[in-house]
Amino acid sequence: MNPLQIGVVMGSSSDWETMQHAVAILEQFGIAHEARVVSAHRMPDDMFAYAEGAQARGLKAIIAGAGGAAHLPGMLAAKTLVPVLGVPVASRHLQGVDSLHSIVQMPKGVPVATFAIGAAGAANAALFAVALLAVNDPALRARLQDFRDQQTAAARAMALPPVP
Ligand code: RP5
Repeated sequence: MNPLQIGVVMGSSSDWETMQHAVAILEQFGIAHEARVVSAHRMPDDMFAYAEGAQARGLKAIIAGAGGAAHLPGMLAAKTLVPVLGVPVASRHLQGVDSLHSIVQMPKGVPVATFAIGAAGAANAALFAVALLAVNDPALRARLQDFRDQQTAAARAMALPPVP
């Protein structure tokens, strides 16, 4: 098994429906990863331990998803130099706009790369992680190019229905 490269964490098991889309991409590209619940407000000591141990455990990036007052990505970023990719999870009452604003509005000095709300953001965070790893991995870069080429071919093959 390849050494661990990407960590996927989320504030609750209720985030899995969204965050599984990140894991699916990592599995598709054969990236060694882990996925676990690390809640910022329910298990803050675990969150700090995860961030503090990330570099030594070989993580090249952490994909962190959370909803509502989504402080998990920012707090992880505060405790590690490993790049943190934030995924806003759609919340029950504000549809994830609260999550997006919580994650994207980091004050200057501690960045979190922030993606779209929901499944697209989770998948894109994983694709971004693949692109980061591909900088030093020509074989992975070739697989990423192939993924893009397949999307291009699918888009070119799109047909529109006739006007009713
Ligand atoms: C956040 O609170 C989690 O990231 C989740 O999106 C949200 C709701 O959590 P649950 O009440 O569903 O466990 O910490």
